Amino acid sequence: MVETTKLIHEYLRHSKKFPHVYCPGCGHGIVLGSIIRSVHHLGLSKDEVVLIAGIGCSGRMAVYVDFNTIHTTHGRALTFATGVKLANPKLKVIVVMGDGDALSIGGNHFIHAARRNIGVTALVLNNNIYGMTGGQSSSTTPENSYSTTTPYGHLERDFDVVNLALGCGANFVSRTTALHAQLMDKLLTKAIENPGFNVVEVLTPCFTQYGRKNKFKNVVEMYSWYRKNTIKVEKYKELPEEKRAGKIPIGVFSDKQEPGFEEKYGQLREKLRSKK
Ligand SMILES: Cc1ncc(C[n+]2csc(CCOP(=O)(O)OP(=O)(O)O)c2C)c(N)n1
Ligand code: SF4
Repeated sequence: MVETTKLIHEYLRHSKKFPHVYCPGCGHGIVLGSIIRSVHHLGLSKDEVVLIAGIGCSGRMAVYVDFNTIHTTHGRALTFATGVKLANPKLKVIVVMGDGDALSIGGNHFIHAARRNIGVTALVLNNNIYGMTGGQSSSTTPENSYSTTTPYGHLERDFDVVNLALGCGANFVSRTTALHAQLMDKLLTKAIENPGFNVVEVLTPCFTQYGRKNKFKNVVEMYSWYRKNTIKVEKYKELPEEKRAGKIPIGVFSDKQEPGFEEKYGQLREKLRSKK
């Protein structure tokens, strides 16, 4: 993979939209680099790629990259992506969403886009919190952790994004962290190419809104936490049940190549046209 710095001038709206809004140490910038490296590695032209994002710190990516972009309503990125993919199935559609965007307000769209197997890459930046709006709890805020809206500890259980996507039948389901950038590049490269609905969950630190409320001293500690608490999914599967607790598996959980909804829709359209 090529050094990201060399690609900035090619892929970012560097003269218009910077400086960026990200806090020091925020993992979102690492994801931005990975998207650019993956597109570059695949040899796609900027015109072939559409990046669609909702609102949130994660949503700012649609402003920074020089692809076809839509910075759309919070929680509705997948609906816009569905329309784009159906209108022009040749486009590579990457949808960037925060956990609030993808799974809280956008949860219904997420499960149905996965069930329908629409051909897009759904990148879920899971920082356990609503970052941009001040650190309210989301549907991935862990039980008993602290947020602006749960100052005495969160009573609800959180979604497991990978299990949710598997349950909805998504083709490709994977997880990495902002620390594991090389794995992220591999997963994204694969997801962009694969047919159907492809999920890449990235666990990414938000020290500003989540870390400091949850006893992390600084953002480096959050990256160390990922190192200590993640394990490759292949190794995780070999562990006895009692040793799995507290360990987060990363890697590929599903790798199917079933045709995307847009492909089946196109075939049906051709069939009906030929009957006329
Ligand atoms: C329909 C709608 N509801 C609520 C908001 C307010 N809002 C903007 S960003 C945001 C939270 C973003 O959190 P997340 O999606 O997790 O992304 P992050 O900022 O953490 O990257 C909310 C609630 C909005 N803009 N539109
Ligand atoms: S508030 Fe959190 S998610 Fe938003 S830029 Fe800062 S660290 Fe990143």
